[in-house]
Amino acid sequence: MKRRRTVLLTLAALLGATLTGLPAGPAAADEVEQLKNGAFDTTTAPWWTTSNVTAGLSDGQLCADVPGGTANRWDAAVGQNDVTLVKGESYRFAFKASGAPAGHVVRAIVGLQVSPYDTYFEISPQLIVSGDTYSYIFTSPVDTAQAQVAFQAGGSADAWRMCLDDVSLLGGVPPEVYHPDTGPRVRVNQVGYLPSGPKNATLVTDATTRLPWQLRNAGGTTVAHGWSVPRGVDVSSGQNVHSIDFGAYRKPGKGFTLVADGETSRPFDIGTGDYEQLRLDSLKYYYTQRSGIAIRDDLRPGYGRPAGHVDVPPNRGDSNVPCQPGVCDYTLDVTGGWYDAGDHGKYVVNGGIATWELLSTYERELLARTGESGRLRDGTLALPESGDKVPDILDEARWELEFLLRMQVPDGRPLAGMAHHKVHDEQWTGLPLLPSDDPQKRELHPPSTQATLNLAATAAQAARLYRPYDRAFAAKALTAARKAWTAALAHPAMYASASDGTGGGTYDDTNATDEFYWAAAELYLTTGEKQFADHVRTSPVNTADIFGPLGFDWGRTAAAGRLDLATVPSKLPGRDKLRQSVVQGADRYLATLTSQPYGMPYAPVDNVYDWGSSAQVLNNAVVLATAYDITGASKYRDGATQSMDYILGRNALNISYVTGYGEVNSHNEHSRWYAHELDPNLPNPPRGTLAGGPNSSIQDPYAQSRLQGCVGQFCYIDDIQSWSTNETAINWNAALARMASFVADQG
Ligand code: 9MR
Repeated sequence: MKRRRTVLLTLAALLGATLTGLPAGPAAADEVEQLKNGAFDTTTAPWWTTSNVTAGLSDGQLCADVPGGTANRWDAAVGQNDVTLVKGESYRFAFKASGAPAGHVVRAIVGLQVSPYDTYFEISPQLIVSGDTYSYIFTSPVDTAQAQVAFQAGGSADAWRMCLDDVSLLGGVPPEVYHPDTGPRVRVNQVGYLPSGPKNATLVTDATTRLPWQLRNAGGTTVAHGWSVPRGVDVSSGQNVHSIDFGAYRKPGKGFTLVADGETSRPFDIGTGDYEQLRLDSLKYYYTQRSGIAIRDDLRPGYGRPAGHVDVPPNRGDSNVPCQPGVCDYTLDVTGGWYDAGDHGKYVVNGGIATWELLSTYERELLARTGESGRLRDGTLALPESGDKVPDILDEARWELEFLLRMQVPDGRPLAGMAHHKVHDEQWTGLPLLPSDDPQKRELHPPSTQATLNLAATAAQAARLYRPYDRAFAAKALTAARKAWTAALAHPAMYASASDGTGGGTYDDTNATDEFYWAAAELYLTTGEKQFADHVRTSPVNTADIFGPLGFDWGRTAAAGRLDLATVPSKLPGRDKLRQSVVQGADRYLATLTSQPYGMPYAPVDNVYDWGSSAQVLNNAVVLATAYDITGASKYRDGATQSMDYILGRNALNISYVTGYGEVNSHNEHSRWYAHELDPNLPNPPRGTLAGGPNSSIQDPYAQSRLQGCVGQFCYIDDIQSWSTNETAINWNAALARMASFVADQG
């Protein structure tokens, strides 16, 4: 079909100089077509196809016969190379497409034509037989003369035919300004408030003086009312806000709303049931993250899938994995464990902190005054192991522990006792991609001191918690932990390389004193031995102020040791001081929470929200919760509970960051297999999945094209392409599980 080239000026540029008297901004660029022959009137050149695709002209369109039986979208494609993109420039990517038989998906991308095949824009519509027109605007995050436009049509069991026409990539179009739909200006915890707990909300308004509010029940009757408190401009969002405290109302119920300034909040409950459910759902997430085992659809309806990385092609398998070239001359069986996040990598440091946080969720139930280990008993998580008389949370954590043990360098090898830092694909793969369809070679990366100490810490903790259920496993774990400890002492500064990030994340860290402290703490708490107590007491970390604004995570693990030393019974000299230090840390987070109009215990330096900020908010809340367990003082319990409000909707975006919880919630998290947004045949992430959350550094191209200039809480987008703001990860969900469990226990 013939197409005219359009040359337009933007309205703003036409009006700019004349109406406002101000100089017009930069002259509006002509809209310029970047593709050759998108009309297919006389030829298909210069479009290419993969060798398994036959393409030709048909009624002025390009029609391609796509074979069945390929694994990935990119295994059968049509494209055009050598397209130039200009960083910061906006493009309209448009095309007509049809597919027969109906229901097939094409992944249309603009990306890099050479490795690492970065994607700058992608969309995966399901095509119809009569055809449709598709049009999108995106901003290029890069300057390149090596971009490609491609239509990836593989991954189908059956053969099908795709036709394309009027394919266009128009440069110089006005950029699309992203305005998130933030709904009503009254921001509440969209899930629920505890009947006897704090109940706070935030109102976004231009008003600078107090405003009346009403709490309404599901029938619309006002059951409480009061006045808002003006809080000025909130740094974390840039909004003028008020806070509302309706904590005096304590009657349970469903479907409440809060009304103020002419706006009605999204609905919420007052009760404890939602947290009982969230505790279980956030823990059930781990089963569908498992590697090396088929996921049973009867246990997770809609999530059944073949086992990943068990040596069934196209997988190359994890049972016989070599090292990267030059790193070692043996192979290891590193099957099992959890996939880290939305990728298929398995990383010992992130597996370690995630396992610790799950084990600590369980250990808290054994020790805390509001704990009750029966709440996590056998049969609670619908696992293949349910019914084995072992608490399900221990069965789930053991899936990862067994993998961590496999990552240890065997006796008789160089660096025996150390743990390999990670195992992942040789090259990055695209989305969507089921674990069982990953065709990449898997490689072990060099051992690191931090990975070794993660293994020592979690295996030592496991030794005390699994003992009542499986003495042999407990003993095996303790032996491995001791071996790892000795190896780490002998190799105290083997750090993972910051440049080893092809095919997987780096998880690089150049300070292991916190991991030494944590491992010594766990070994001491399990064995009571003096050598470990001595290491704890002489470590500078033992007296350091470790409860900073960012909170703890995979790279900052001192708190894991400190919290356990403060709560797990022991005879450690100076233990009271350690308990006090947790309470002092909690006082600081309480002050932060009180100063934040959105009520979260998180105020990062310069308002720079970090990668995974949702989990950082939750981990700071864990310190508050632990201070409550230590002191019994209700202000810490209330602070910990209130922190959940931010996660579940009381925030600038009016979104719950937990899939399936709250009227509007994150559900398009970046994942290769919960990739419903890209392939309608795949599921969204399961209920109870936490999104990474606002990240000021917006490292991914999609976020860069939509969120440029974002302030704090606004640096988030619920799109599968935004891996820096919207990924799911095992360490983050562990923080959610731990806090959901704490809040459920306060019912
Ligand atoms: O959560 C990690 C974050 O703290 C790091 O800054 C970032 C870069 O190394 O990596 C994040 O972790 C990702 C990992 O590297 C690969 N799997 C997905 C993880 C979550 O995004």
